[in-house]
Amino acid sequence: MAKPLNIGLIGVGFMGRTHSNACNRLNNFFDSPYQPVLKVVCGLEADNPAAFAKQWGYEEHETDWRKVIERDDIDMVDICVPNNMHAEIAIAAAKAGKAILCEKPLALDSAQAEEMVAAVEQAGVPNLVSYNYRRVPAVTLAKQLIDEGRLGKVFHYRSLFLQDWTISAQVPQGGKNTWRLDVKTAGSGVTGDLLAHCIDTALWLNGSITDVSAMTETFIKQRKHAETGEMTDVGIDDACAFLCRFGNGSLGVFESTRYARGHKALYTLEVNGEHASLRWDLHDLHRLEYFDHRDDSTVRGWRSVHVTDHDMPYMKHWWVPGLQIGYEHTFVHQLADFLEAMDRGETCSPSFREALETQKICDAILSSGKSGQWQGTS
Ligand code: SOE
Repeated sequence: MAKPLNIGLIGVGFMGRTHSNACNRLNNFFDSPYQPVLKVVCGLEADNPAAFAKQWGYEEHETDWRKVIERDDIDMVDICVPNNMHAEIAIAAAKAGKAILCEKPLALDSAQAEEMVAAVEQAGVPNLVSYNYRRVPAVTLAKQLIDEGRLGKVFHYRSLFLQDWTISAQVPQGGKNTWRLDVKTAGSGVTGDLLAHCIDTALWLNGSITDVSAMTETFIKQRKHAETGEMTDVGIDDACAFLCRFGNGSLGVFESTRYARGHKALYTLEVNGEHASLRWDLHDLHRLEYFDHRDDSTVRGWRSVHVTDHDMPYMKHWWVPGLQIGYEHTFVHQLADFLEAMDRGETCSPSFREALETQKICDAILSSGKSGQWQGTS
């Protein structure tokens, strides 16, 4: 019998929806030790948390996040607000002894992330950062193949995350829908928003990153601020490309932009090893491309593995072999893993401490982008 786990969700935007959907779906498909109970959702009055509560099934709604954290009946705080609010909420939630699920990136910068790590570790509360793409079954399968040693020594890691939604100079910065363009709210541009995903996956698949050399650009220097209506300097990186060295000796090439016309969310990765290579593309997320040089030469070639069989990661929980799942399911997987680890008293990955590593690499990238110099990540 699953134990009830009372959830307090803070944030009623896109991520609040993905996390609420995961809570609602979890025990339809997974035999979780916990049953999430949607107790209370918190959002600004202007964002209508009452309507959100009704739509997703929360018992109550609230406009002050502190009141959610003060409640004795809340077991887990789910942070889905803009980046500049993560630290204050997470630190308060840790002090109140709540389990915490926090959206990515963990913080505005690594100094703030350090404080968050100290808070959760001191309080000893379960914590997880929502780098959901690790839990696409094809990406988890890539991790299995690499860990089995199928690729052999890794030489190259390559990753892109391309979008095109900020090309127009009319797109404002700040406010409800465009806070990702306001450096005070977001911390950075594509580095923290998109490359952080690529970095999290890369660290997981290929180990530590020791040095980076980056190139960043802000193509549109001033934008109207959605809250003040004034033209204001843009402080975020619109595009960033970086080279890196991994601790295992392999070389990395990463690129991200919101100015790649035609690309909405093209997240790709490729790993080249001594024996085999693999590649994955978010737009075809249920497939893992795999090439193994040890195959007989008459049939050697890139295979497109349709990751839907029941012996593939997470897939036995869903439909029958051959039938695909998608983006929303990664949040169900993340919640299932988090609650299972919580039940066993284990840390779930990526914890706040692991996400701090990603944050340090983002800081090193931004600093290298400014100085034009190679930069160590520790
Ligand atoms: C930005 O457009 C964004 O929504 C990111 O914030 C998410 O993390 C990414 O998964 C999709 O793109």
